[in-house]
Amino acid sequence: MLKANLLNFTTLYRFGTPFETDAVTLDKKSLNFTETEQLPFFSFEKNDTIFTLKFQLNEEDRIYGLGQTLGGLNKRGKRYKLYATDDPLHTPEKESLYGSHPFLIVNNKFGLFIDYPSEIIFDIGFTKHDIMEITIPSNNFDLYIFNSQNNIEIIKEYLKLTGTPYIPPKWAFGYQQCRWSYPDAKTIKEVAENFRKKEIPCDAIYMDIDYMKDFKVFTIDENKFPDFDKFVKEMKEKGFKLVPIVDPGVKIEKGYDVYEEGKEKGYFCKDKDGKDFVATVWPGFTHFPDFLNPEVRKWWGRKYKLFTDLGIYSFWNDMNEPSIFFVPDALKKYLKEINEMLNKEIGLEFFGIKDGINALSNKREYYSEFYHNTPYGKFSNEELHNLYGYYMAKATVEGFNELIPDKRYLLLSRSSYAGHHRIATIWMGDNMSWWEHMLVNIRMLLSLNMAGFFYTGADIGGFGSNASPELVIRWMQLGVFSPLYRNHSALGTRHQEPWAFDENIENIMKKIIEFRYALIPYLYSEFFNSIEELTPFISPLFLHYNDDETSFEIEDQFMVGKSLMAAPIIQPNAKGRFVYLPENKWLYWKLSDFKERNVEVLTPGTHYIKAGLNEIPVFIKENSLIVLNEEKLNYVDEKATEEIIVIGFVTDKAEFVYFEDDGESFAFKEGKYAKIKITVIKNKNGYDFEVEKDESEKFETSLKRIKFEIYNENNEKVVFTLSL
Ligand code: MIG
Repeated sequence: MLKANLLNFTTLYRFGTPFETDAVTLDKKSLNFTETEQLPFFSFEKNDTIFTLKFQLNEEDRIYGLGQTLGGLNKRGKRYKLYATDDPLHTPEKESLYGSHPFLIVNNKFGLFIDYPSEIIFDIGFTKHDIMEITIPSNNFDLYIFNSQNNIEIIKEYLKLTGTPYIPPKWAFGYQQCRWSYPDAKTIKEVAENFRKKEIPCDAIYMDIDYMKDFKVFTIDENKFPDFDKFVKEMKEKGFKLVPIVDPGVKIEKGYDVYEEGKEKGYFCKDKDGKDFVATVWPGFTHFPDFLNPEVRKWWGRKYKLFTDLGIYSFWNDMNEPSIFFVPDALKKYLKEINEMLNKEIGLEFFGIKDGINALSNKREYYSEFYHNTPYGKFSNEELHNLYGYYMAKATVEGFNELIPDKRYLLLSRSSYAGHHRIATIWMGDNMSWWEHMLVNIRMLLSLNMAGFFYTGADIGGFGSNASPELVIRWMQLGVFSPLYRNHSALGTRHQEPWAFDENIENIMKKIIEFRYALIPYLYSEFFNSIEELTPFISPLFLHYNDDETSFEIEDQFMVGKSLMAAPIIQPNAKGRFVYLPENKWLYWKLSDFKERNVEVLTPGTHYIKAGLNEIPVFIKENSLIVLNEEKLNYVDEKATEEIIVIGFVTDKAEFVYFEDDGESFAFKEGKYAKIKITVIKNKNGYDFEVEKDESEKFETSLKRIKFEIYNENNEKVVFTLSL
């Protein structure tokens, strides 16, 4: 094997000839490789087809990372199979979800990233309590070891390797409403009107698969959406962004342009005989575009013109594992087998028959039956399986670079690979309206942030099964602290819009969403600050309190930026919860209406705090500031922010950097932003307030006033107003 040092403390170990996945952006051509026989931390074994790494776990070793996976925040005690899979039932025993992010941290020891685009199995103390065993079915991969004891430094180095996280437009921090499906323009308009009439803030409404004509990608069903252009315009005037879904499967239909072009140019994945591979998904029989081929990406990317010409810059890519309902030949074969059983007496065979039909979906064999034509040669999908979602997003983004080069876009994908966080993001897939999935949401949010997906989120209220009003409320409260704040539910399930229950519930929901909008200046500023520092925006406590043993065990509280801690209620019928407050004092804000400051100083340790259904527990860290916008907004860009309220808990000194830009372009990269440093210092009689603008900036802030509301350790408030 070969070895090369890079960045500050990273070593790349190269085995064989790895496929160039695109995960690492750092130039690897200029690396100085030397031969080596050894790996630090690990012992390893290999034969011609399998490579196994072993790490001896001490009782106190904690493992974090692995991005989109189930299991605890600490990944010990479970087996994970990183192989992109469309699994709509996220039960605890499941080993695979939609993406692969093979990056992890062994606390206080080192970090690891395996750049290999097909299945990797991480058995982290599952089979053997004290062994982490990693199995790669290949001898061609890159292994990066981050030799540092500092978790944050490891994450930074991983992000230097794989790229700075993607930045969505500012409106994407607003509330987003989704449903599979709002079937037509009329329904979407009604939903939009409801939001405005009820004055519940909302920025986006999603369009799920039913907007297409017979599920044909890049078409619009004119019966359901007559005069689509006008509809988009009307929605835009009301401040709504539309987010159409885009699935990869192209319907096989004579005369359908996407199909005809793809077929003629040879843009679809091929079977072993060189014919276009046929799979069945929503549109029926389809072909899969070969996104691993740069020419195909160019073609696909330009198709978005249909939408970008109308001013739609927000999309979600689904089914890109790729998900396969069944392959026609496999179904035929199965039906034939069943048919042959007609004259037999069936006993226990029944169970085989029963499971047989289900087993036809996403069957592992299918992925060995179609091929990609990459710049590095021909590969089966099985060999590169985890890259399809990433390359579909890359096709989309390459299209945007041509069509809308100066617009920031919202792009969610279901499947992803390491490095995907650089160009777009993901949502967490098909969760359920289960209380258990709120905890899953939090853990995944934290693990994904550690893997560079700073802007992400789960389906608020749960996607599958019916939600109770209490669950939706509690989840909406959790969602306030989730960068992607999207309520989504599946076909046939109970509706989850703010007004779907009764008036009382609606009023509570409205207040929750209003709080989210008030918090946007804080979220947006801290998001940019996190990007600049390359440290997770939403983070587990242990990243901040590394000397505090207890903080490592806390999986249901988390930091949002640097000043705020969330401790959502995620249990049914709870009237409160225990909260662990590490190290310093905290200002506890019992929030039901953000305009009321119902605050109290709490000492470090464990507290039981009460939280009625309409109350959100919010914690401001000692010597920290948050900023709010109190002005009522129907959507994020409705009005420029002229006044912010700085709420702080200051016993010594606190600082906050307020960030502002146009929120929709990349001009911030050329210095077109305003950064305002706000400092509050305690003195003998009260506080000193300082506001510092960076004059070199090429952007004029819209801020006119900053109001301060600062609390000391005795819960006494000092107010002050500063004009800019
Ligand atoms: O087979 O487009 O995860 O968000 O609503 C289901 C319909 C396909 C799965 C996605 C979900 C979406 C749904 N899709």
